[in-house]
Amino acid sequence: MFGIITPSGLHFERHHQGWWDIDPSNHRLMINGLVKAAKVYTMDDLMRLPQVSRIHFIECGANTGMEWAKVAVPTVQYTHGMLSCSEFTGVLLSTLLDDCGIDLKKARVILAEGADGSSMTRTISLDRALDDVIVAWGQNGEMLRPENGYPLRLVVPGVQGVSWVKYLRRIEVGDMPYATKDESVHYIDLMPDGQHRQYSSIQEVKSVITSPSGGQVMLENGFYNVSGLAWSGRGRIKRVDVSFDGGNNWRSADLTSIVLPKALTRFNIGWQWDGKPAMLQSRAIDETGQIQPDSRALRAVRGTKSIYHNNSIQTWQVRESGEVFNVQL
Ligand SMILES: Nc1nc2c(c(=O)[nH]1)N[C@H]1C(S)=C(S)[C@@H](COP(=O)(O)O)O[C@H]1N2
Ligand SMILES: [Mo]
Repeated sequence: MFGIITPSGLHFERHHQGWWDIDPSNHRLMINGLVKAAKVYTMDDLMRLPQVSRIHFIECGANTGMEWAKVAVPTVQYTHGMLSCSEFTGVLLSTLLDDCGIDLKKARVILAEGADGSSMTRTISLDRALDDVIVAWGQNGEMLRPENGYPLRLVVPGVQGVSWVKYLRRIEVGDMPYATKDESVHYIDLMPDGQHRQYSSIQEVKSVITSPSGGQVMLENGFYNVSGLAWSGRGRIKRVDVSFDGGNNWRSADLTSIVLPKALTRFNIGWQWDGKPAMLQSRAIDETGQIQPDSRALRAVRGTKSIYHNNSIQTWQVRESGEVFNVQL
């Protein structure tokens, strides 16, 4: 992948119950619960409303999850592949909630529900729902593909993929978190003291060098354009530092793409490889001042038993042979 937009045909897929084949003319979105007037929208109803197109990343909360305890997989496809970035088109959820009239005295959350067999339901705070959440039908200039939720999906910028409910058919406005199976048994973080952390939804600041990366081979010494991606669920990327010696010395990379909030940002930096062993790392910093932690610092807080929300610094080891390996320092 070059730049920051993932071509739709290369978008990652995650299904809890396969992809669903939905006839858009029969599809409906219901909004009910703590609203003045519950409503049912057809696709035609929705596509007449004021619309927005925005570029955002989507990352599964389990991306990089296999790296918690030790190195488990060889390439960036496996370590960071559950990540994509698209231009999404749809209607802001706030427009629909205004249309139904929220009971602002009681309403605190919404519950989003998909039409597939997975009973995928996720609680989202009302503040977030009224901020930048989109009910989307478009992706990269075309209709969503069936694998990505055709004809309708929720886009929840900065939040883990599981909340981006696909095949979206219902939104219920409620007064407290629903604690559904996908937020009380699954998608929780097991902490070192044995307690579970719930509703940790933001995808924190993170980056990875995509070239060169695990499984690739550097052919000879000399100049290389080292390239990677950085992103933060809290806003824009401010800076990306790159180290070639396992974190002893750092140089700032060039942010060579447009820098948008809650979107992938492309970074590049020139490197003269002298043919000796090297340890490549990238460290992103976002506009809120959050710094991507190294794996030791993350484990000190989170332990090693988690699956989700691993945003630690990735290390690629370059050997004299030019082969690149996934290692942990
Ligand atoms: N209805 C429905 N929505 C869903 C899912 C699902 O299985 N069913 N999977 C979720 C998970 S865990 C992720 S990471 C994203 C993946 O979106 P994608 O397949 O478009 O990449 O969709 C989320 N929304
Ligand atoms: Mo996911």
